[in-house]
Amino acid sequence: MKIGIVCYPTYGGSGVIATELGLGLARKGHQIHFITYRRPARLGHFQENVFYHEVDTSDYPLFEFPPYETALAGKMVDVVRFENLDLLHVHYAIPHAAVAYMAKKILLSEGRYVPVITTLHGTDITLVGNNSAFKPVIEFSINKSDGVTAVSDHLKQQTYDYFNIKKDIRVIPNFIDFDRFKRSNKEHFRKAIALDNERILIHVSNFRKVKRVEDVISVFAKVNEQLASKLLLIGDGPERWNAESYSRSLGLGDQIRFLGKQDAIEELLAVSDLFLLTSEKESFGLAALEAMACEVPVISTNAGGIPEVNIHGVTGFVSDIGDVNDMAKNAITILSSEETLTTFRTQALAQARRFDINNILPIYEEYYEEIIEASNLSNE
Ligand code: GMT
Repeated sequence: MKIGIVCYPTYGGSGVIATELGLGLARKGHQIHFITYRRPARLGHFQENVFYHEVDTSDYPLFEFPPYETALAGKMVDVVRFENLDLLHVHYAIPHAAVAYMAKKILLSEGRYVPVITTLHGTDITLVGNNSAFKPVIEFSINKSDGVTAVSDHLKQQTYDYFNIKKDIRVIPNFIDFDRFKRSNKEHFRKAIALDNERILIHVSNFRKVKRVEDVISVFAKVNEQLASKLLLIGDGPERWNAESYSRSLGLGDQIRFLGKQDAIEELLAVSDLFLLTSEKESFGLAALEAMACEVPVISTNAGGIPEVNIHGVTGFVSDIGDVNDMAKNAITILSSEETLTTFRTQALAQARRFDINNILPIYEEYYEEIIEASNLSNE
């Protein structure tokens, strides 16, 4: 198949999933055309069957905001026409599904129908929670998509609860590439970070408010009172400064290391003993899955789709949002004995295997075929 993929090319989970999906499909022989305003973070090297079309978002003095949506619609039309795409797969309803609808209508005026699949990653729903002005556009563009997927059962249900959706939403979860995410021997790293008797806890996020990074620090502070330990904080974002100030105010400056954005997250996960995810919203929790693939159990909240990934009492524990005492207690349970930690490590890996990219790619391929076939039939 010839597939156009539209996503935000940032470090966020949706960009990672969209890029890895495209790269995986290209390895299977499909022709993949990424249409984005910047080269996606994980699209570093030349790969057969992969093409990149940059959307020009340059400013024009008359406009206060660059007309991204118009430029994107034009680029989609151009790529579908000249690369003869079978399908457009857009990640996020806002604005990508709305823009795809415009592109579809332009192409239809030339007698060409291109089906559109929209994948919901969660933030569309959060956006509506914050600003109801988005609602009609999101609702319309989801209903006008030929196919719709959501990354968890929880997100699917939430979408039905918030919007008047007439489409069937297919759940296709996030996935993991075990060639990259595995527990490899990085003992030299571990020695550079912690003493032999210390446990290593880790958190990875974009430091948005919804991640509640201060809760990560509160949990760690309680664990650290009872167990010698270090905390690694990976990523960067709007809440980083508050998080740093808070850790200093607790006198934990030496125990907590802020490492900023890192490309090789798997190397840090490979030396870690426990992953902390304290989010108040999380449609899936790709970061937790990446940890589990590296045999790192997870202490998390029960927000959104997290409990579909982190199984309470098996791969780690889930607690109510903000309940740092419970999270600390659960963390200590896992970390206090080598035997318990090993059991949770093994179980975390077993659960992560369910989301192996090799299991999830065929689900996308089948769904693509189903949607293309249905659109061919309805256009006969
Ligand atoms: O979590 C973020 O802030 C990034 C966000 C994004 O849009 O890239 O991640 C969302 O999509 C990921 C991939 O499907 C999910 O694993 C994350 O749980 C989801 N984040 C939220 O729902 C907050």
